[in-house]
Amino acid sequence: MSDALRILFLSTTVGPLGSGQGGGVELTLKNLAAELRHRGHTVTIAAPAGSVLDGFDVAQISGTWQDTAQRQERSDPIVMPKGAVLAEMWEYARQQQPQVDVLVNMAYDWLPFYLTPFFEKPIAHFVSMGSLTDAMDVVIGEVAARFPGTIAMHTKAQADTFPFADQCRILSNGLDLSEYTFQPQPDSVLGWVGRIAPEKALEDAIAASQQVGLPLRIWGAKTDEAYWQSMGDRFPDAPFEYVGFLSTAELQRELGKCQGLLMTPRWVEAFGNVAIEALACGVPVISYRRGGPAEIVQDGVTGYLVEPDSVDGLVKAIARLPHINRQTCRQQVEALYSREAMGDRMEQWLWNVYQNHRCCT
Ligand code: HBI
Repeated sequence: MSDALRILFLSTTVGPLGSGQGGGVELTLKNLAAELRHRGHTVTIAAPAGSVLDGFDVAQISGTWQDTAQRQERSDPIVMPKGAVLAEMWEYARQQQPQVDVLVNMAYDWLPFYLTPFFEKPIAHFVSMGSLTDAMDVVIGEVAARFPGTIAMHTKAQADTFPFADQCRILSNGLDLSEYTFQPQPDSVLGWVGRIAPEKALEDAIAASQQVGLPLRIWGAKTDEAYWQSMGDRFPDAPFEYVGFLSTAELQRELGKCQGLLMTPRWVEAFGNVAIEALACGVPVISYRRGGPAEIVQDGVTGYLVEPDSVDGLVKAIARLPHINRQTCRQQVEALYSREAMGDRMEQWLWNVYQNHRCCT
């Protein structure tokens, strides 16, 4: 048996790679694909048409994007839009099987899980969000039971939102730290990074920055224009500024100037890539004690964990930012969240999925 795997990544279906629509999955997929190829594995990627990923010629799959799962209600039925890119993507995957050892599903959608038993090659499912709908819980749970070890998540907090938490492999996440520059001296600004959408509760960060009198700089994709407009209506005098959706190189340069990053998730953030991006630049993170960031931030050491939904808690933590050593923030990421550390976890998982499939199904 060769000591390298032929790996096919199937990307998120809510938009092309590089558009920001895919949120954290875009950054995760980019880092995993680069690191696994660096280790000698053959890596191919399929993603919605219009996708761009430096260093990879992505198989462009045409079709209608999926509606984002966060907008669905728990009891919503599965929706397959006419001409779904999801269906096209998995027909492509089916055809690629002779040239592949293991498929990696990065999409939070019903079809890849349902199709798993129909594929001869193993599918490793990297689940990117917590529990959102009953239909997804059921189909992921069925794969977790029938194909043990093939469901991975970022954090325990994310896995704990599912009934089959103990069957999930926890991989955390990782970054290419050479892309992030440590900045010892911040400006008098706060930062907020993420898809600008209700589940990210930007309003709390704006309210806190207004109370402390520090400007709030905002980066990320505006995936909900009405929600963004409501920020201006609710906080006409607050010192906040939308800077835009930047590349990693530009974002880390700007983010590194912040006194602190505010994370205000209303939902269970599966991981919170922006937390480790900020720490990598030496920026302490203040986050609600909820979801992935609560497993990343070392309270009082690399930032502060705050009572969920408490703007007052954010304000108190901001006042204590000068007590955090910015070098310690960088050191934590180097120890736990480097591309190599994540590559080890990911490579081990894929070998396990591959070997278990060959012997036991
Ligand atoms: N919604 N239906 C669907 N499918 C996805 O793959 C998906 C999503 N919403 C958000 C999303 N992926 C990613 O942006 C997050 O998982 C990071």
